[in-house]
Amino acid sequence: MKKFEQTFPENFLWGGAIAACQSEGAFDLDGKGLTVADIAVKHDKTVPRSVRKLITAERLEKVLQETDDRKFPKRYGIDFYHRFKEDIAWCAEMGFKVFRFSIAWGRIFPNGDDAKANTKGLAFYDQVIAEVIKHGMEPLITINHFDMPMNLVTQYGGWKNRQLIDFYVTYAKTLFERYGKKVNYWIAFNEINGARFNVFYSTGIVKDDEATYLQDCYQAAHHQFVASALAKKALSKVSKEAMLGCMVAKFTTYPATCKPEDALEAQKNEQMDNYYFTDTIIRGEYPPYAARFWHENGIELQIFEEDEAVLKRYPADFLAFSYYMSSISAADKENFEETDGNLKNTLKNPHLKASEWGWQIDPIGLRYTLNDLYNRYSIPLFIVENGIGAEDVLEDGKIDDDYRIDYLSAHIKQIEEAIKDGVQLIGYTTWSAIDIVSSGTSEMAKRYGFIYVDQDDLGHGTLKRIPKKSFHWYKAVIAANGLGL
Ligand code: BGP
Repeated sequence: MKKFEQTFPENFLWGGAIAACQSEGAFDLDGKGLTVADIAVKHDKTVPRSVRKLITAERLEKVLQETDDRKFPKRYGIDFYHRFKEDIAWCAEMGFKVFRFSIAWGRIFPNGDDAKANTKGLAFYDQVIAEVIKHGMEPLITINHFDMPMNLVTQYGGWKNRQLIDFYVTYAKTLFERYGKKVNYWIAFNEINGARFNVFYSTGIVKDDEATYLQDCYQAAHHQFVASALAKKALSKVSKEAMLGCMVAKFTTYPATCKPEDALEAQKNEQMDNYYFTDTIIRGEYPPYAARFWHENGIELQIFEEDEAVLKRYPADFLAFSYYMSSISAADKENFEETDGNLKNTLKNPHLKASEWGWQIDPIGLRYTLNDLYNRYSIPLFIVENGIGAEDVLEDGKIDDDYRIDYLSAHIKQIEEAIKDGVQLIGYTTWSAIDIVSSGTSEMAKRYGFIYVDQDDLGHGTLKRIPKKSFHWYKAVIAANGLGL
């Protein structure tokens, strides 16, 4: 019988997160190949999100021809490539126990299908990992965070092509052989349910044929599931301690009303947005509702017997997820207003306030999510992204981001409640440790960090790092191992 936990466990991993493609910059240095992130253009508010995020063959060609670098802010990031020592030192100063970052696939295998790894790319991560460990932090590494090499898109058609499994596994093995004994926590793919919401950046699939698009997306997800399992197999050969996690963008969805039709709609969304991915990777087989979904959408997946065997044999060790907000679902959407949300739009919940970007703030939803996931899978959980994007204003050299402190403390309070509910949680890495370029809008203006970076949307600024009010607050939270309430 599990005993009642009063609060955060002693060894709880507090920290923060970033991603290579939003922070490193140096997009063409030291042999790095072009990736899908490097061609993510600056968000144009006049273009609806559904159009913006959809990469068609025609659009891809146009984007590849554009030459104005100011349109591609992710190419510059916040120059973490040259300033990582300073940035990691700031995180250590806050008392981080864990630092989540990703490795840029294109630095290690510039084209994705190269016969040999790029030693200069490996040399960079040798230093980053050494620096994190030197400061007493656990590295938590995302193997692929929205930045697959462009060559895998143009030459192979992205993850719909089965060959991608081999390329990814070669890449993952290269990392495990070099770092597997030093790094205990790995995430195979950032938000693997991106095959549903963030298709191009997650899977490299271009919509050039309406008839096969959905089929391609789900075939791509299948290949990523198999690749995750094979990565787990490879990691277990290198280290007995190291753990490989599955990660989703968690879309917690309530029914808009107590109408049974709304409840059913919410359940369907939970299934296809989240559990389709986590059930398969953690339970090692597709859930029963998958077959009907495929049938009704004309999807016929190519699944080999060996795939089924490997999925069953090598499930993920922990479940990581990002949580920013909750959503609501209704059978009849016309009666509800829509609002922006992480990766997809949702309906407005009248009981919740929202961020400047319309993301609905729901700390209780995080407790609900933790209970839901832990009771479903009984494996350790890891919150690897949670935070609020805001337009911080620098006044007299200071940023008083009380709204961030409010957001995070409300969520931490609910995490503590979930721990009391019996949830086993490894750690919490906020998004983001430091201001970086936004994933969804490719702008600097949407800031999440504890450390302000002096740079505007056009890449102008000194890049000076300035700790915000929340920096000092989070440092105190970590020192107290919680809010001390
Ligand atoms: C997640 C991504 C991150 C991150 C975050 C915030 O989906 O994993 O890369 O950026 O969302 O999103 P945004 O930057 O669009 O506000």
